[in-house]
Amino acid sequence: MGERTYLGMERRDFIKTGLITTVAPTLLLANIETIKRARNPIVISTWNHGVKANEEAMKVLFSKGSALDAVEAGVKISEADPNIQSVGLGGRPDKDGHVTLDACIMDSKGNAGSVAYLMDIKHPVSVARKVMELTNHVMLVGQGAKSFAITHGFKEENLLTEESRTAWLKWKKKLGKKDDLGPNDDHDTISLLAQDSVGNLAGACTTSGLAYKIPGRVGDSPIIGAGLYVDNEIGAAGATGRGEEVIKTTGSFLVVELMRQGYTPQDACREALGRIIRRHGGNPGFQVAYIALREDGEIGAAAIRKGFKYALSSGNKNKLHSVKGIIN
Ligand code: SD4
Repeated sequence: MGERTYLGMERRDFIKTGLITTVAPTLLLANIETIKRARNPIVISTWNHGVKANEEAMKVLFSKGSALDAVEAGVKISEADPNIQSVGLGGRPDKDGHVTLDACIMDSKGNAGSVAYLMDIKHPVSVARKVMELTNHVMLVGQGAKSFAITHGFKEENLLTEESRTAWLKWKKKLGKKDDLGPNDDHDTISLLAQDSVGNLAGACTTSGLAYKIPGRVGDSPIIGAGLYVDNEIGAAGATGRGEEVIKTTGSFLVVELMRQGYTPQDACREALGRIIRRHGGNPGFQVAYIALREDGEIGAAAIRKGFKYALSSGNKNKLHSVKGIIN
């Protein structure tokens, strides 16, 4: 934050010196803007499969593509992978055996698009982007989202793989009479945040949600401010884990707002989780994790419980990092 203020002052002072009169004003301003924002591309994403997603996102950034193109390309890798059972194709179904997908995307200008409860379309993130770019809405759900997708050329396909179907049938057999919501708490929703070489930020989040959820349930992932938030002046944040808790605390927006107040990305993630932990008497029995990317390239990641991993790419490095849980 200090840096940004400093650079802002520097720019004003520079203009005040009168140097602006010696160079074409628009050219000068454009150069200052570039100097102010030039960054090394960086990508951070949730879970193990984030490594492959980051790789794809970095390809876009290294060829001078935008952060927006990078986040979409990155998470599409996870959406298309049938072995990732919490995202896109092969995602675990709801209680009735339907794979229903939630996703959202945000760009550096604060534009946002989102889809929820979308069925039979493999790349919900791309549908979300179309909502953002082609309509004046933010969110489409269910049949409306599907019709919109088909109108815009997306192919209808069965997303329930044999493996996911077998696991669902096994789960159903074990379901007790009294069990209503029986989501198993495995997670690998992908939230991916990127900064491009001109310093712009973008983010995307995509999931099949909690496994075996009640039909109609939508989590945090497609909710702007919950599963994802991007503010180009401050930073970006994304979530994974028990979506209801993220929604109730407006998690990703909170992380960004804490960064605005001067929290480091790491402390912002921890404090946002602290709000959830305190609401649950200090020991919630579920997982929530946040990742954050500040506009100067500094990152943060934190989780309530052990087991969370994030993938970080910058320069030629693309590595998976383990996070210690706050409470275990
Ligand atoms: C949800 N947050 O639907 C998602 C689930 C998740 O990794 O993150 N899984 O609540």
